[in-house]
Amino acid sequence: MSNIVLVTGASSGIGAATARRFVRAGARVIAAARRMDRLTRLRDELGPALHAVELDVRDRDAVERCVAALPPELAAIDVLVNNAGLALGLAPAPSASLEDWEQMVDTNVKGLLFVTRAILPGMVERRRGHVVNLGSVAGSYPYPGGNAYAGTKAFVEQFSLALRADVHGSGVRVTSVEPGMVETEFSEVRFGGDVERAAAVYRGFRPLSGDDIAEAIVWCASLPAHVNINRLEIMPTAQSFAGFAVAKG
Ligand code: NDP
Ligand code: 8X3
Repeated sequence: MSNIVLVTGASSGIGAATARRFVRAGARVIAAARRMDRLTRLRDELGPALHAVELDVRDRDAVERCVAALPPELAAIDVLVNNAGLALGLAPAPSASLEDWEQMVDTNVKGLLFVTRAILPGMVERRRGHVVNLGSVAGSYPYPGGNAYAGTKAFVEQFSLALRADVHGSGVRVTSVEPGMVETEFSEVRFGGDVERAAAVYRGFRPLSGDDIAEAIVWCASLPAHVNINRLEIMPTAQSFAGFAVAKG
């Protein structure tokens, strides 16, 4: 694969695994995240095919500057993986933190929009490209405490489909990848660094790994150019559905 790939949120979890898979498949990968120390380690692991850039996707100017400053040989991005994102807290809506809600919207929704808008026109101009957005089963199936996080992921799914409509005929592909439970730093972040609470989420069953999702992302991007996976929902075999709740009495 001779593609140029930009992965946001490449410093851990699904993003880091995706960067690894693309580099091993022969792509050159621009790995973006806030934690440069992590990206430097990834670069040491993967070598010069990985180009690390410090980026907070919430900062619109920084996103534009970052894309404008890419070395010319990396400027024509073929695959954008909009992976940067997070859940904060699991409190019910009446008591959830508004600051947490704002950070989730700023990152999962606005950050994804800023990066997409910076990259997409070039793809359309070149009549070649693929935008892969990380949604979640939380965007389709509600659960208590999912509130704003679930809302951001529903946005990602619908925005992905709408993007397809907008780039119709351009040859640009759009895919929404929607995982269930993946063991990454996701729960540690959600629970404010409470490692024990995070570990308990994945105890007693086999969750997905970041690499399981990375494999699916690379598969979507490796299909022939005339094939577009619109939405890809992936769960651990041990995770399914629990039905509706009824408040009686
Ligand atoms: P991790 O916490 O392991 O990784 C999240 C990544 O997002 C990190 O690299 C982090 O980097 C980056 N990130 C967060 N905020 C920003 C920001 N403002 N700017 C740039 N990068 C940012 O979790 P996952 O790998 O699990 O999550 C990746 C994506 O997958 C997310 O969008 C998540 O919602 C989604 N997802 C995860 C599931 C799961 O069960 N784990 C299931 C379904 C979807 P840094 O902190 O260095 O900036
Ligand atoms: C992450 C999966 O079920 O914790 O999007 O919301 S879940």
